[in-house]
Amino acid sequence: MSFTKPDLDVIVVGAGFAGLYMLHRLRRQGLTAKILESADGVGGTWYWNRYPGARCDILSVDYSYSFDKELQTDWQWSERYAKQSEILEYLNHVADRFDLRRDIRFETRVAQAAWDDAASLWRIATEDGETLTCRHYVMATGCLSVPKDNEFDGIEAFGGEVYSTGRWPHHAVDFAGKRVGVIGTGSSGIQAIPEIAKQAKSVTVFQRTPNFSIPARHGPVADERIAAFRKDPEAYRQAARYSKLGVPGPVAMEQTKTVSDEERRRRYEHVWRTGELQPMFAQFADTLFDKAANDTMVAFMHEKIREIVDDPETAEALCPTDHPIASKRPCLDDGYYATFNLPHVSLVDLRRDPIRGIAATGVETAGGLHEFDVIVLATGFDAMTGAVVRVDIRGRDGLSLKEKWADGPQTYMGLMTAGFPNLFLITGPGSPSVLSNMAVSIEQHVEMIDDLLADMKARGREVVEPSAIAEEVWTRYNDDAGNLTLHVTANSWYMGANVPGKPRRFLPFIGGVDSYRRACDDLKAADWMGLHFRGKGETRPDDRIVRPFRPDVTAMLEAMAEAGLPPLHTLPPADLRATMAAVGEQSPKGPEVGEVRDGTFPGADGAPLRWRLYRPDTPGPHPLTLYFHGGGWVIGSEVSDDAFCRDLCVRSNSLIVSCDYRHAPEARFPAAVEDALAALDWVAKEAQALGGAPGKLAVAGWSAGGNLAAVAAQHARDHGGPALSGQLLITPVTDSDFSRPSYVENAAGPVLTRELMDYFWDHYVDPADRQDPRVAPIRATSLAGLPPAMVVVSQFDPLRDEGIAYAEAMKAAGVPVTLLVGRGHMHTSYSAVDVILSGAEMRAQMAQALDGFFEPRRHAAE
Ligand code: N01
Repeated sequence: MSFTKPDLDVIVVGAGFAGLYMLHRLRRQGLTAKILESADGVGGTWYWNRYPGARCDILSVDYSYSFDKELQTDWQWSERYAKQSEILEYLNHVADRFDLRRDIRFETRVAQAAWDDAASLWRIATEDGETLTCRHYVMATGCLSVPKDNEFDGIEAFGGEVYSTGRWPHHAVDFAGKRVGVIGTGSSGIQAIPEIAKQAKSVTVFQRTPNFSIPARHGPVADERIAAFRKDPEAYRQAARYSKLGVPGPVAMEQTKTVSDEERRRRYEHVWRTGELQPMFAQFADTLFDKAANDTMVAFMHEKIREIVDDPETAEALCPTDHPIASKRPCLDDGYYATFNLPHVSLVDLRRDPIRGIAATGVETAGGLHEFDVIVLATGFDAMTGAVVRVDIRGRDGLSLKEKWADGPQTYMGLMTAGFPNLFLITGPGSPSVLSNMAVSIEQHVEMIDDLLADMKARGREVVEPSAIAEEVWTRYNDDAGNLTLHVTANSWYMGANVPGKPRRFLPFIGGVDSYRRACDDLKAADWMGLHFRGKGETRPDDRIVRPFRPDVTAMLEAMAEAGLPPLHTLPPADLRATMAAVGEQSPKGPEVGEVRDGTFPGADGAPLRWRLYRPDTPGPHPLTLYFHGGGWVIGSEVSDDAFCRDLCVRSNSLIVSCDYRHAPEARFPAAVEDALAALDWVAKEAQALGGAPGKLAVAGWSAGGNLAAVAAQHARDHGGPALSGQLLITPVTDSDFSRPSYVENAAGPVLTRELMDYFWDHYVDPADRQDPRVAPIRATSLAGLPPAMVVVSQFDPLRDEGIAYAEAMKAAGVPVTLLVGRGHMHTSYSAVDVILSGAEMRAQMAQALDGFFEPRRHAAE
């Protein structure tokens, strides 16, 4: 291995927003760099997409560079949403202002890029036969830059003009007096159609999938936004950098179902009137996650479309019904729907009347020939990966990037990919990119690459590459984030579904610009976690993982960090209870159940204790589960796991009776156990009166409640009943041994820490009593004869291994046990209903386990 001096330190491909800023930064730190650009001018997307109506759909004030104070105050946008020509003018201005052109080679297309491991450099071959070498190679090729290949037979035989929105000619296209067919109704089609209709003799729109669009309300720059920007540009930009979409604005906390119909309507009207996409996502927290919530916005949009479009049949055809709103990119328009009221504009619904091919005189559909002088293809792009794999990129040992990505792209943070040292992707798949304000995301990636290269230079590091494991975990994290949303249900270009044969994988990172940026900040602060380095005299392997948790677990942890709660183990019990009750108040309430009833039962000391019953909205009697809440024997009550109990009730179609017990330190061991046994005794006697089906009684509990449920099951076995159908133990405490690996690995949490467990144990029980099986049920003389069990544990929980140990010990004793290990989950994941959405799949399995306890024969048959 050597470090041969290359022609250039860095070659950048593409002179759009990303490439221009990258070049500027690299030159500023003294690296030699050049941009290779296939066009004859700068601008990238804004160079190619010159079709009528082309504009940005992020407010101009937000869709611009922030790196230079003077640039951002000198440049004045003329409209809320800048036209393509003005954005191109801006990018030309930037190129001139920072004297970038002298390092850009225009009309130069890269054909191949090959990593030479022996020399530690890239060999870049251009289509005109030249080869250049560089240490680092940056693809700044854009996410939407390669138009899809033509999919229509016979197009070459068409006698008229054919234009593609993504490769619009530089001369003005004259539509006057012409019959025009437009294929495609994505953002490009929706922007172009009203403009073309202003000139053409007739316009026929071929629509395969209707899209959601709101009026852009073009006009002068939005006053309040520009005022906020002018007042404090840096604060404004910083808010954008740590926002969800890269645009400053509020974050939705409420769920759609929690407000009245009128209020919901008022908010949707507000979205419609603002003419911005960002507020669409800022009304309710569940719009992108919950189909029923999303449907309310869909219904509103349908109403609007029906109100605008005169012909009912056309209006219906324009109403999207096959995908949730925002699961495909929503559009901004300038009179799109009203265009269909013009006498010379018509719609062909390709779902009913598909295209057969293109003939010499027009477009042939099943219904006949539509004759045209001009055909406009607005059929979209091979998004996110198209431009990258179009270049034959070969990494170490000749590995082809196209082959590596055959089943979908794998990247580390959308920035690098293993096996391809010193290759960088700006806004690559796995980063927020197209789900954000691109200007913000581009700047962040450029700055990250620039910082990394500066750091490498300073430390004599020549080669960098992500570790395979870091990449694998990030790719899964990206998949996990996508899978939480409704996006994965749509056939969109986000999923690669628009290109025949392209593998389906949710391409961009949907966890938010803020969350992504924090991950990058953490990675950098930890000396470039997950990156292997090689340099003169140094090799640094690094397999650390930047985001090991599920994305929604990460989001919850970030929200908690923002709330600034003190370490829980430092709070006296009264304060801890008050804090957790306040957190509970803020949490989503869980699903509706048929009935909620409260009452009391006699505790072990004779004093009444409270219970809450959850009844499904189905005819009874129902099987009944006695539930014990979590809280380390110190906090919580019969209602503290309310949302979780509701969820379990609905999913399992069974009665859940949550019974309270006395808490430490006021009532130390064995008070909680004795109350749990009193609850079991009472529930068994009252089961039928409560609506329980005879002979169908189970116990369940979470955490300390899981401990009590396990103890109750042992007690029932040893003391003549009641007969239990099963036990559901959720992240239970089963032992007082703190030496298992999970206690060590997860000593610092998340949330449940070793210190907090010590706090709970010390309040609950004397060290001398901790071997008692009523404290540590795993220490019972025998576990044989216990009812069937499901034990649920979390990967990142100090209690993980004792849960697994209890499951295995029961199994060894002949008890039927199902063990569920929640990947990427923490101790509090499953009770966080409607917050940690990925916990739902675990809760579904818990409910199924309950059903299996009560209906073993049916489950055996399945
Ligand atoms: O492409 P698209 P686009 N037969 O893929 C249809 C950004 N952008 O260029 O949905 C018939 O969205 C296809 O139908 P279907 C923005 O992020 C931004 O419009 O696949 N029809 C669809 O209707 C946007 O999302 C702005 O069933 C076919 C259309 O063609 C992204 O670029 C402006 C077909 C393609 O829509 C892409 O937008 C423009 C076929 N064989 C673009 N193949 C701004 O405002 C495809 N279609 C900043």
